[in-house]
Amino acid sequence: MPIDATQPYDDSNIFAKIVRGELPCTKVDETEHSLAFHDINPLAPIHILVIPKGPYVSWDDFSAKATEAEIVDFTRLVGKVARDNGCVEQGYRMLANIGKRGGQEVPHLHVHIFGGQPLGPMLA
Ligand code: IU
Repeated sequence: MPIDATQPYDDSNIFAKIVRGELPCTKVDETEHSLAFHDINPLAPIHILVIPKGPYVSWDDFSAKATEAEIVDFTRLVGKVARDNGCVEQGYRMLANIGKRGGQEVPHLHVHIFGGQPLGPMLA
């Protein structure tokens, strides 16, 4: 069920628990401000989620409230994960579902990285 991304951050969400180490994930990479892990239900041979560790629901939230250090860290980690996982040479897709009509289900900002196969015009 898509969430309302204008709601205040709820720190009981599943990705907040992963950041706090209360739930496991299959970690791909980690920096001071960001975490990358394999999606539990992969939709492509490579399907990695990159999240800021801070309490941001949406891109709107993150771009307005995050520190420059957090934004730089997150942006660089997205690129590094794509490079390190062989996505760059063959092409890949970055996707962030935001809010109700964007299909966002977990109320903590995350960027999907899809790769490892031809992706076509859209990945459903
Ligand atoms: P969405 O952009 O909010 O729709 O994507 C949420 C993603 O989080 C989705 O691809 C799930 O498979 C994924 N996920 C996960 O990796 N681990 C979890 O424990 C849960 C969801 I819940």
